[in-house]
Amino acid sequence: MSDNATTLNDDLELEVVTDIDPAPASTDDTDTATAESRPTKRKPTHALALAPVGSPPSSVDGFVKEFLRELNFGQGVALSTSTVNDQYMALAKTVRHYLMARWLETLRRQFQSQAKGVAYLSAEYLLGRQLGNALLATGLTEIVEEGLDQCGIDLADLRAQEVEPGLGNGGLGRLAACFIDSLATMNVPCVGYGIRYQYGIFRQTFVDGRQVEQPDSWLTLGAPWEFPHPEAAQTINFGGHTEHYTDTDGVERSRWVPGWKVKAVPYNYMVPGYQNGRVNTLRLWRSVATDAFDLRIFNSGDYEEAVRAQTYAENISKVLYPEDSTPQGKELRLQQQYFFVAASIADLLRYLLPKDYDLHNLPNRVIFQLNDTHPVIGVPELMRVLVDEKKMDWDEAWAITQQCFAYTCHTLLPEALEVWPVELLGRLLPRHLEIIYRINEEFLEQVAERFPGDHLRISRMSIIAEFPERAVRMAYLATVAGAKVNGVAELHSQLLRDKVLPDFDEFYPGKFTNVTNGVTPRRFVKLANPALSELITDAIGVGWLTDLERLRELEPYATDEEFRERFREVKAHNKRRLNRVLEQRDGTSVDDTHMLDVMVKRLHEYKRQTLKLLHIVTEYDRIISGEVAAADITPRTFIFGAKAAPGYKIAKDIIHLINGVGSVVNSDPRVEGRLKVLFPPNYNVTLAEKVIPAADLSEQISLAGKEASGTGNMKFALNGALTIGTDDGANVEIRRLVKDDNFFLFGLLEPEVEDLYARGYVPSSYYEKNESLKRAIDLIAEGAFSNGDRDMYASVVGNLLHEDRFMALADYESYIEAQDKVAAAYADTEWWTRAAILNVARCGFFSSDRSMRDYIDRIWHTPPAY
Ligand code: 26W
Repeated sequence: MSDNATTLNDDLELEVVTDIDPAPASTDDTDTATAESRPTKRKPTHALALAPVGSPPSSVDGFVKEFLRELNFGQGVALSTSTVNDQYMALAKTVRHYLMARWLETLRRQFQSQAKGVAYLSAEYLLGRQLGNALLATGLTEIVEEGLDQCGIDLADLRAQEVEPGLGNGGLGRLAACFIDSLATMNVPCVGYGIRYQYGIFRQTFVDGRQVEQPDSWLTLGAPWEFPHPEAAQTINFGGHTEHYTDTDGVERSRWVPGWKVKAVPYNYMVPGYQNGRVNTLRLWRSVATDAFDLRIFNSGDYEEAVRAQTYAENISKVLYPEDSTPQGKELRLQQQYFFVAASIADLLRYLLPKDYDLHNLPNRVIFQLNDTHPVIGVPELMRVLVDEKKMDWDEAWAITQQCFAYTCHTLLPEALEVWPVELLGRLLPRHLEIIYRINEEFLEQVAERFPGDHLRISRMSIIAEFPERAVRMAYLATVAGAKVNGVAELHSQLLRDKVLPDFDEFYPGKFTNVTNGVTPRRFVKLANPALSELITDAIGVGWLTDLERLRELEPYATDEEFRERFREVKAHNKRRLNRVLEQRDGTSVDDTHMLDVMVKRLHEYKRQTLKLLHIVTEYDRIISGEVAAADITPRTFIFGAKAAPGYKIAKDIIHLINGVGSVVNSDPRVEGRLKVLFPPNYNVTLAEKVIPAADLSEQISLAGKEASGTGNMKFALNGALTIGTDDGANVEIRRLVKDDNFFLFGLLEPEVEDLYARGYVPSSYYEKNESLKRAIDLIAEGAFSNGDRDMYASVVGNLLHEDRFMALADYESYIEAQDKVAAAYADTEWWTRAAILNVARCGFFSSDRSMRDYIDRIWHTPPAY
């Protein structure tokens, strides 16, 4: 216990804190500082501009004092009676206090400098747990560990208490979280805007092997990382009609007379840079009923109706849509999109700009980055604000708008491209529909001017689709409005230009560009894999965490026997750590002598979890048919992690099948424990941080041309797993960097896929031709994994044999060959370790810091600033 603590009675520690420790000098990497090497008392080396309230403590005692104060005064409990949740809350609040001065300072300087910044508009942020990241950013981990230890508390227990904010579906949401981390670390002004869903992505459970969704109540135990600002609420309008009038200057104008409104209340979250004293902001909006709305109904005496109105308003930010890639075209979804985008634009104009700001300069002050088409309704919204509210001339407003937006596309699947029926848009946002019509009209006039008489082209390029119903093509609107349009990996950007938007590429030379995705090494290497991080720092020193290309310096160590031994020990350590996690959460186990073969990502047909299953069933069949002795098989544990959209029937059937195969393979004595299939439910960022560092083999097996980029692929490679993958998304770039020898390539190439589709793809012909494929499918069909029930998995079998949209059967043979090579390669331990080290050394390119640099140079033009 801190010796300054005044003990009032046996267990209540109470004290009044009058002095707070000054900030340590920590602008450089301190990622190697261990508890032993870190001085417990530091002299202040520089003073903060602000009052030192909340500066990081330079001593364990200082921390303990603040922590106990939060526990006593904030939670209202004594240490001895406190629950783990009390302790977690107190710790989170203590840590956030240390970031507060920096946050205020960042905001002050940002406003003062008026430097150009990024407004990242994203309907999803898949943040992962906050505590570990905040500790890392402040450099407080060791101090906190020691201080808590003095209080008899294990930091790991408090970290485990945090429920991660799962405010996203998958890659796109996690990418947004990585990007804002990088921008803060690189000192680039950025506000992330999004929705504070009350329920994030559902919690997945399995009942008899089938997915059952539970609500994700991430807020119930308290939300220590958020700062609500009801005073900064915005009113958001919907419905009603438009009016057209001539103003006193004789100018024809329009106004929107809305039918109903809701209030958008901002909740701020800190986005700390890595030990650089900067804290950017993530601002998420929550919908609540407006007072006016309530009152009107209230006064009419209809209490129940007033309460219903409240519910209606709160519904908008109630729940994240769990569909990944198939938009449902639901009215509430459009409401969500407009709700957060309109609130964000209004917020920006109201709070980030000085009072009399000349909006003609807006492009010098902000760039709105559209994370896929979800926020594209912001385009007509900015036009409405500029033209209807600020009385700007249309052409001027359009010129500004076209410089203020840029659009990132994250898909190639035609069904994932959002389209809003004109009927729905017109009913919900009548003025916006008019604006979209005018944008389209003027755009098509330009097209007609350049391509006179080319009516086909004009109808192809129209922002308004006519069939099967009149609808707004949001990707087209984004492309016309955006200063730049980018794909998320080289191949994807190429296909985007050539296949999805070729007319637009021709029409707007220079508008299309590529920015290959990246991942933050702070979370996905340092936090997730401390053992590897220490090994790296031992070899190449500090600094790599903010300059990931420096991992190249590891290359010579690939041939260093001692280093390889230590590298293997790190992997085994991470497997044992994963084992503990899985034992605790699911009662399952992994053996650190097994190869860990991992496929974690959303369940989607194009990602081909079925192909992975066919491989497992083939291995199983080789044993039970006596083709090989179990003892001769490379021991492997297969790990799946995947959520299926609740309405995606075949995806849910595939989950059921994975669990069916798992329970049979795991319990068949003939397998002698050499194969094991694990499917821990509820794969999320928290589990990813434990699974990825333990993996030996990364499965990136989408059909070529379907996965825009992938980001899991990058996380695995950076953590020393080898990839088995198709020539798709960012796999292409990973393979180029790590070199062919260190990557297991298989499958059709994208042009071959196109060709096969064109020739007519007949999946059953592969089944007929390939004996082991036939046996694998027959095993499933005959009920080997369903107690003889031939109906249970008939949908999956039928789909593979008669449809197989994503050509799993066509790639089967090549996949099995590659897997056999993997098995042989893994047997050569020294070779495998060397290749794994080279994967780490050569993948520094995939830091999201590099992605951010690319966006800054090619799209945003927002240099580091205050
Ligand atoms: C329901 C509408 C909808 C449509 C698309 C919801 C979500 C989406 C996203 C685009 C799905 C998504 O997460 N895409 C992934 O984005 C990652 C980040 O760029 C890429 O790495 C993945 O390849 C891509 O599938």
